[in-house]
Order: sequence, then structure tokens, then C-alpha cells
Amino acid sequence: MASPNRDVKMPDNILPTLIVEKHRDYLEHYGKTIDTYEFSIAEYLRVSGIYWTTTCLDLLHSLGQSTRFTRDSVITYVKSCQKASGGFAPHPDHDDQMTHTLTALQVLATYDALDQINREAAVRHIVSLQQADGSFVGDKWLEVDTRFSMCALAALAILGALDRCDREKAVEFLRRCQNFDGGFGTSPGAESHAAMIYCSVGSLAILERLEVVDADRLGLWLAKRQLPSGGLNGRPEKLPDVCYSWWVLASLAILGRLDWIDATQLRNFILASQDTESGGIADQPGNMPDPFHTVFGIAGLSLLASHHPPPLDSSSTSSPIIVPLKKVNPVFCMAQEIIDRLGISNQILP
Ligand code: GRG
Ligand code: ZN
Repeated sequence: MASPNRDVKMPDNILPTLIVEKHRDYLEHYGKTIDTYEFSIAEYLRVSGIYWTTTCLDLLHSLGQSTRFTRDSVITYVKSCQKASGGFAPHPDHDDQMTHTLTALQVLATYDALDQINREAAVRHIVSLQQADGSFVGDKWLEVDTRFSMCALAALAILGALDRCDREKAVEFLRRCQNFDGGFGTSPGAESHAAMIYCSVGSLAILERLEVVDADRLGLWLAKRQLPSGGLNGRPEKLPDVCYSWWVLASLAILGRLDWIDATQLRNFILASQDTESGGIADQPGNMPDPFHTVFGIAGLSLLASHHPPPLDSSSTSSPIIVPLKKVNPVFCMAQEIIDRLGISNQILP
């Protein structure tokens, strides 16, 4: 007999609104200041923490008003994380790593400050991490993972240097990571997982090679991630988590199949995961919020809004009310206006 879906119990009274002011305050005061040891996004995650926070404030139309994430302080900090290798570390005295190289470049792109770093060193470093089989490693420890393909290709696209890597081999590696169910894992033969599907589909969208994907088969696998609570899980029989509102939903958006899930129910699940006292969004209703789930929850709401605009007046009860968010790009998880300013194009299936 098949085992029943595991799911979370939804609270009875779900706030129908996005509490923008509270989320803004939460992000503005999370930890203390960027430049003290008390800043509570741990050092080993800090540049990524700055990306999650600044992108979220930007989508909320609030970055310009931030007194904490000011242009000069953020750019100075991120510049100090570029290593002699050309890659970026999460904190100045740590080693470079591909994930942080991408998030550092995303932050600099957000502030239109890519000219303030050694771009050529960054490009050379990223390209040097591509392997003979087309995969990318994350750092000197040589771990291969589809997430490093995504970070490398997105970083090269932001730097306007995609042609510096071997794009055909990058596609060949991703093709080898594709499974019978249409999904992708971390490496050839690894189980399909929604986060690695996003990384693989996002990579192929950047390379404009989405014909590699079986969009109907994968779209169905992704749509099946929605549970009765409305939330999405990352693999069969796992619990729902707000961050999959990005990994799953963005993949569906890239594949042109975003309306294969129930938008109203997913919106409800994300809104129910807001912390109505402190602000911020948690992985599930009732849990502690954090900046990671806050940005991916709000980015998911932005994707939903661009496909199924919610009503703006409170008289409707069928769908919750969301204030307008900036439009997010489903590949780069940054405001679309930044991607347009950089002149980056990526494939999206109709
Ligand atoms: C946003 C442009 C952009 C790029 C990001 C680094 C990266 C590229 C993606 C990494 C995605 C990742 C690894 C997310 C973590 C997702 C997650 C909750 C993993 C845990 O998986 P399981 O299956 O746990 O062990 P659950 O809780 O789902 O059962
Ligand atoms: Zn999560």
C-alpha cells in the first residue's frame, strides 16, 4: 500500500496580507551591524546573507531606504571578500567558494558596482574551476555538484563572460545528471531533488539549451511537490518548506508551467509562515523565521504575482492580498530590472 503524504497542519487563521513593514524591520535589525562580530549571519555565510537580505529588501521596494545596507558599506565589505584567486569568500579571512562568488557578484550587480572589483580575475577563477567533463567544482576541495554549475554560469553571465567557459561541455554534464523521472540530482546517478533541478534548469536557461529538458515530464514531477497544505516539498514524501516556493516554482516558471500548481494555496502557505510578531518568514508555519526563507518566500510571491496577480482590494476572500512586489527574474533570483540593466538574456519556455 502506498504511504500517505506527510504534511504540516495549517493554522486556522491565516493572515491574508504580506506584512511588508515588519519584514523590512526584521531584515534591517537581524543581528546587529555588518562590521561587528555580533552580526548574526555567521561569518561562513555572510556574503550570501547580504545577498538574501538586500535582494529581499529590493523586491520589497525598500533597499534605497535601508540605513543598514547602505551602498558604500556593502560595496566596501563585499570588495574585501575578493581573494587573490579572483573568487570571493563569505568573509575576508575565509577561503573563496563558488556559491559566495556568485552571491558577491549578485550584490555588486544590485548596487551597480561590478566595475569596482577585478572582473578579469573573477572570470579566470570561475573558468579555472570547470572540469574536463564540463562540470564545475566549488573550490580547492574539488567537490562536483550541479549547484556549482549554476553558480559558475550565473556568475559568468553577470560578468558578461559566458563565452569564456566551455558551454557545450557544461550542457553535456547536465544532460548526464538527468534522471528517468525528468529531474536532476547533484551529479550523474544522484536522486532528483528540487534544489538541484532549479540549478540544472537555471543553468540550461542561461545557456539557452532548455531543449535538453523533458519539460512535460519534469513539470509533472515538480507539480506533484504541492501538498494539501499548499506548500511544496523538495522530494516525494518530504515535508513542505517555504524555500521550495523558490526552487520548485522558479523551475516551473522557467519551463513555462507555473500554472501547474495551485497559486492561491501556495500563497496561503507562504503567508502562513510569516512571523506576525517579529517579521520574517520561516520554513513552515509556526517555526522561527530567517533571512534565507524570507527572501525565497517573497521571491516566490513575486513569481506568483507576475503570473496570477492577486486582487488588491480586501473585499475578495478567494485569494489573499499582496502588496505589489518588484518582478523577480526566475533564473537569477534578483529584480528583473537589474537583469535588464546588465543586458542579460535567459531562455524561458512559452
Ligand atoms: C539563487 C541564483 C541562485 C542560485 C543558488 C547555491 C544554489 C544556487 C542553490 C543551492 C540550493 C540548495 C542546496 C538549497 C537547499 C535546499 C534544501 C532545503 C535542502 C535540504 O534537502 P533535504 O531533502 O531536506 O535533505 P528536506 O528538508 O527538504 O527534507
Ligand atoms: Zn528550506
